[in-house]
Amino acid sequence: MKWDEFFVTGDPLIYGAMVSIVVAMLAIIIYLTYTKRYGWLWREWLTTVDHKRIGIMYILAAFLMLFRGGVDALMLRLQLATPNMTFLESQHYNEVFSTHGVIMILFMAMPFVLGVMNIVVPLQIGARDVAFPALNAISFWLFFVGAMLYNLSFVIGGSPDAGWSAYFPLASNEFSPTVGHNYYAIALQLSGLGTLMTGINFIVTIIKMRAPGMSIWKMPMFTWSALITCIIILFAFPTFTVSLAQMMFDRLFGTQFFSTTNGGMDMLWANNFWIWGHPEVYIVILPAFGIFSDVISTFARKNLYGYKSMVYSMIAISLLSFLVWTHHFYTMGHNATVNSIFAIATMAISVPTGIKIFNWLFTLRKGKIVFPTAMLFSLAFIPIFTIGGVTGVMLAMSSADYQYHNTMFLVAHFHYVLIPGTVFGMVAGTYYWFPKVFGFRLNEKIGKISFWLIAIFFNVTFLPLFYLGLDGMARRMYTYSEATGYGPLNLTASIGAVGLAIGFGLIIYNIIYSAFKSPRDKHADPWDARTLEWSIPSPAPFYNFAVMPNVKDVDPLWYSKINNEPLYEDEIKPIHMPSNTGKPAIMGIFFFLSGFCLVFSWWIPAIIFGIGVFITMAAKSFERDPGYYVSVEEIEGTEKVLRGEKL
Ligand code: HEM
Ligand SMILES: [Cu+2]
Repeated sequence: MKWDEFFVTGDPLIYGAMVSIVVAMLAIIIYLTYTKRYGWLWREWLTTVDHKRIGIMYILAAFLMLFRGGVDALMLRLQLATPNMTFLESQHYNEVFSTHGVIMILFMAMPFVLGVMNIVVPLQIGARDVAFPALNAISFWLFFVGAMLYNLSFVIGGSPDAGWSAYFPLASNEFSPTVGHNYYAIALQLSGLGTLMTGINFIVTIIKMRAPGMSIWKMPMFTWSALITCIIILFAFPTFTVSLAQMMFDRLFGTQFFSTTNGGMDMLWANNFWIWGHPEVYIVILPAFGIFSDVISTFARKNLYGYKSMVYSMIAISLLSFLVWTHHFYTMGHNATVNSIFAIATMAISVPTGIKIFNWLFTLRKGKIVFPTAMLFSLAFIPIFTIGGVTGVMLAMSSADYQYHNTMFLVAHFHYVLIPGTVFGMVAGTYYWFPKVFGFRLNEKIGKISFWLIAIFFNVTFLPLFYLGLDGMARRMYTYSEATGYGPLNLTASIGAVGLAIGFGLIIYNIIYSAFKSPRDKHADPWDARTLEWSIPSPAPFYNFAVMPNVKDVDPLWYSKINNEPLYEDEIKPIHMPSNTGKPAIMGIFFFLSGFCLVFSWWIPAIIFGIGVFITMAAKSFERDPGYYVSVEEIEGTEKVLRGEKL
């Protein structure tokens, strides 16, 4: 292998990226060395099995990837800003939209969702951890090394370039000869396995570990959304796992599953991809629906309107999400009957979604509404997402789709769904639950400024794309001529993207600013909220609940406040907790090294590191660690400190 096949060379942007990676790593090493924090990092974070800390790490990674995916987006928008732009050439443009799509969905939206789930679900159901804490850590590390491996493709070996959907034959060795799609197959495989295990873990957690009295119809809406999401994960991800393995075989071992020659079936990939890919978009949106439900009922000071219909709607959406995948290739040769059936199934999803929208509006009706940042993001979601939904119904009409297929109209549609859905939802969740995790609130003034920037510039960025699409501007087009007349609207969109970037940047600024400046308010319940997590001290102690609550209603804290009934009656007993373990992180490193060697077909080291994976796995299985007990005195002391009382 030649040097320049290994390191990507010859492009100033990539040299810039290399330099920034090296500088960032040096900065981290210098910081850790200077403050002597290596031991702390290992003991407190890298070996943790605490669901809250794992959640924080997921969300940190998600913000990091939002930045990476966002820089990609800015590069795309810069290239499209004016006609005949020469900032990126065609190959580079292909690589950037491919990594943008993959990173945003799999390495930004997914960890964000899993992170919030990790932090919130056990707290909402009155559990002390998830069902399998060490497995949870393994899931995180699999996700994390998958994300890092994928990002490495940028500077080592070359990025994937066949879009986030990696259609064959475009993603085959013939048309994509760099190792980019090897990275795709292996990195997505690793993080996907992590996701699948998280799905199983949370299904068991939610089914088995709810506090006494919390029947399934008394669960908070976010927990419901997490449960349904995990069930989708359980059914959707195995398809993807197998397809990615086949993709890897095609690319590394010369099998012909998806090739267009020798009996391979490129449409098999397209079908399998979307049998996973369509449910996947609900995996990232349903938890946001759950967040909006909790946030809106809290800040409207009312119980959620239509609780059961909210749940049934989510169940209907999850079932339908598996029945519509063919709407992604109406134009690839099915007959009219098939297209019509999938069109009707697709449009049917708008019914349960519409029910949810009306339920949120009815929850607001006659509410005593207050408007903190979390609520603003939740309210802005409603109209913006509705535009995304309505244009989705337009795309669902198969005959009309022959017109808009693969145009900017589609790009506008899915950003109108994903950004208010996932991103607004997760940002709302971050603002809402932040004080529970860290013991202080994010600054509301900066929050509101960033909210308005994002809400306004989101529309400046993506509204023009609907018109460009209807005018015929194709998706994934790296440049266009003056004569098309696409210039002005594209320039508008690009200006919007800069505004949007500033808005997102302010969220990060707010977190850093608030960490130093926000008053620490030990008040357990800063929002006057309704669900269990707000009844324990802020920040939540590592064992979450000193004693088990007695749940009688859907909003137990709310009813205990208005009826003046105590939630906690039992006395404190010693609590059993799982011990930290370094094996998940070590397993992750072996997975990473083995995956990296596979990308380059370095078989011997790949096998050696693969054996490393099995050895750590075996070591974990044979480990006899019964965990430990937290004593009553320690619990009492911790509770007093957290509630701001003197010992
Ligand atoms: C933050 C501002 C964002 C901007 C300015 C932006 C911009 C873009 C642009 C210009 C494209 C390529 C259009 C083309 O030539 O085909 C694109 C594609 C895409 N974006 Fe975004 N995007 C943003 C955020 C997001 C988010 C948050 C997600 C997902 C959660 C997302 C998911 C995607 C996907 C899946 C594609 C398709 C990639 C492909 O064609 O393979 N984007 N975006
Ligand atoms: Cu779909």
